[in-house]
Amino acid sequence: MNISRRDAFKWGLGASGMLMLPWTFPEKALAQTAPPDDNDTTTTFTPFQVALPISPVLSPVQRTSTTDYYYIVLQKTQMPIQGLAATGVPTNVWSYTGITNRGLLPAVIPGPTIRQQIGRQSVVRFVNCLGNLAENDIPTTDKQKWPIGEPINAVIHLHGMASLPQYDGYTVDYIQPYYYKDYHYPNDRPATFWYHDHALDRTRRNVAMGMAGIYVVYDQFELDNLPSGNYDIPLVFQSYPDPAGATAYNGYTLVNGVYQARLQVKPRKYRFRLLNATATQTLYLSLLQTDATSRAYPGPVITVIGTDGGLVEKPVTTTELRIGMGERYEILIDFSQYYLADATNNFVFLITNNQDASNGDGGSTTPLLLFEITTPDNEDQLVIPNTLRPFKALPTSGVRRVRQFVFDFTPKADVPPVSDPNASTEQCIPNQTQIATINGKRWDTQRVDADPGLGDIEIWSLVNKTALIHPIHIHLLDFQMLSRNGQPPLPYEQNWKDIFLLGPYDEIEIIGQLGPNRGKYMMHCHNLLHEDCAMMTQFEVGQGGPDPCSAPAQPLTPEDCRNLGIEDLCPKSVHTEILEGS
Ligand SMILES: [Cu+2]
Repeated sequence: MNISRRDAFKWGLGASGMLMLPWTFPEKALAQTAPPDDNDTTTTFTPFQVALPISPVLSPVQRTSTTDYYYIVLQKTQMPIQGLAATGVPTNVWSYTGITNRGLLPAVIPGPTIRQQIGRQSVVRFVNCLGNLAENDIPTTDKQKWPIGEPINAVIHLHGMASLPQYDGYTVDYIQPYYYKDYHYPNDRPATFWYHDHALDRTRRNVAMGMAGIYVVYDQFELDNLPSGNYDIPLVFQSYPDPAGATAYNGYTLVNGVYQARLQVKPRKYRFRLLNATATQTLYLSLLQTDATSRAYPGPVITVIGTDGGLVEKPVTTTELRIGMGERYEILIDFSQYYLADATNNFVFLITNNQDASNGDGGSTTPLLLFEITTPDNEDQLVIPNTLRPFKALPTSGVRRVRQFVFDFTPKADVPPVSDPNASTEQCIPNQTQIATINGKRWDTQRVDADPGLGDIEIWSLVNKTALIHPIHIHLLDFQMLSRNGQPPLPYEQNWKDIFLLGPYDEIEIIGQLGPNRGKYMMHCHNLLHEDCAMMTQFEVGQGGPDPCSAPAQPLTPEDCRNLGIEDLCPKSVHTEILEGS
């Protein structure tokens, strides 16, 4: 392949700049275009062979003039995880499975995507059919952590949504097995949200077993001005057990449930909604262009058009995008810029540099996804506006209070006891002699650590006293970052966000206006190992807000099971009642 001098500079290289890929390039695999056989149980693994799955958009079971109603059932199932070393071998997973008026949908991981128009409310009924923890549910390394036979309690948090306290997924507001709960969501601003488990001390396990899904709220501006439909694609990064069940959850970084998948794209603009749903892994994403001769051309920039809080004002370009656990970034890739008319094949890799000291990978590079640019079809007439969504900085002159939250590992003996009897059975980091703390304290349902007034503007100082990364998630509202270690935030962080990535020993200042709801909300580290190890606190906005546990889950009746078409997932006792009642 020839590369012109002008193109070389466009990609940020000298004219002679050409790199060998830092991994073995599977030319044979790239030459294959046939889809994999669904029944293939081969144990050989060929990267970038499996087509990237895109979880289906869930249809509501009912629509009124104001509200859309959805059903999702939590179930144990087995899935042949594609792309792993033992491709096709069934793996035990816990899925969010959609139910429509046509019945139970096939299980998918990540869960089905919910797409809501701004201003329309939604009610999502989550039905817990997970039952009790079984011997073979979880990887060997985790078996000693939770009692086999315990009920698998679920909690649903719609991450980023300003839900009322009783619908926010408070960590002990359980949906017990064979109970259901209706969660009400206002959908009052357009952004990429995600729904995931939030059960006390079991969030890492429950999310890593598969319980995560994308939830999009959109407005007309986005439909009119940004790639939509088939060109608006969620990319969910997850890590879950390998088929052998012998390793921890972080063995593989999957994209939409597949390890090293391939996505065929047109040479046109695409919008990708990136979500880091891994339990403990920070991703450092960049793009690499290659051809079929194993040469690589670094340089395709990532254009960031959105953060946790939705679209940015002006698109920001970066060669590397750091995305912590729980964070969302929306990016735009114009593949027409990277389409090489004279090349046999056109490939762009999405890669991550494993430079996170906390996972000990130190400097290696892993390709996560392959974009294969296919022939042009001249259909992309979209011109991206210069201004996407106006951003207004909150005035520091209006600040009512400055608070500091220190994130640290504290010797167990120094941590005050808590009144929550069941808290923190998870093994702690770095070992069991320490607890992950906020201001020296561990999570306690009975304690409130901040009490801002409704509507108050506050500055929160987030301080990391450890050498590990802590992505700090604040429920209910978005904040804006004022500074990172006394310096301006990274360009792509300068927007509304609900997660702030605290690097080792970082100090971040953020500003937010507490609201729009009254009540108790959580703040915690989104490294789920740390969260489960008590690095969580709660603040209470205003006074007199609803109790987070004031809308408890309801038991499933035999009629519910029948109406939902999930009799096979309901327990025997419910079956008996059905038989006796009919
Ligand atoms: Cu942490």
